[in-house]
Amino acid sequence: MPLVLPKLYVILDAALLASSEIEMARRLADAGVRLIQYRNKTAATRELFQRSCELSKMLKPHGVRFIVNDRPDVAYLAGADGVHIGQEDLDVEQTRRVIGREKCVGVSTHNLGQFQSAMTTSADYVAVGPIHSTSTKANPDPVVGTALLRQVRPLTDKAIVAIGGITLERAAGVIEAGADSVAVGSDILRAADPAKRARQYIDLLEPANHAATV
Ligand code: TZP
Ligand code: MG
Repeated sequence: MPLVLPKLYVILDAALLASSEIEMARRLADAGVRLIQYRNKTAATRELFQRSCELSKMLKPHGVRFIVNDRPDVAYLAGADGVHIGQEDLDVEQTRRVIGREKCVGVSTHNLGQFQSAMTTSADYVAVGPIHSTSTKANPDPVVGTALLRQVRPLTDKAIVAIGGITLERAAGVIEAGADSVAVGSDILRAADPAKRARQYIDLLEPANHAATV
């Protein structure tokens, strides 16, 4: 059965934060965000593990699915719900051997060939991007636009996550092109009011969900 993801997936990238990860994660959870990935490219392993543990523990009672970037070992030990890997990390099946079958594994792809390979794996979702230009990722792959989403949507039932340079203004078009979910970093974390910005995405993309909660 394909994984059903919330329409908004927040990339909690430590490099985009002025204050602590845990505070930001709490504010986002309170705003209704239900899927968060922790991305920290500079922390030492032990620090990454400790912060991941804190986030996992805090987010669980809020019903937020918590994913750790890059590191299945850290994700598993921290009790996260899954891991997100890229083309230079352990591959999907190696990742599975570490994290097990019960947890969620997502993999980033940047072109049709990579997407087709990911389809043949046990990945629960496949991310596609960068959809638009982004300065969050160092040395990003070339922008793929919504064209790649339209091309890959008919190829699989797996959940597709669009990533890179997504803004509130572009989000509906990205979903319309075939993504199940938009992964957003800077447009939310760098907003004057990140919780409000996140809520705007949810209202826009999950109006039924909003109606049920007001
Ligand atoms: N890959 C491309 S962009 C990105 C990753 C992991 C992080 C989020 O990017 P943005 O552009 O800040 O939403
Ligand atoms: Mg990675």
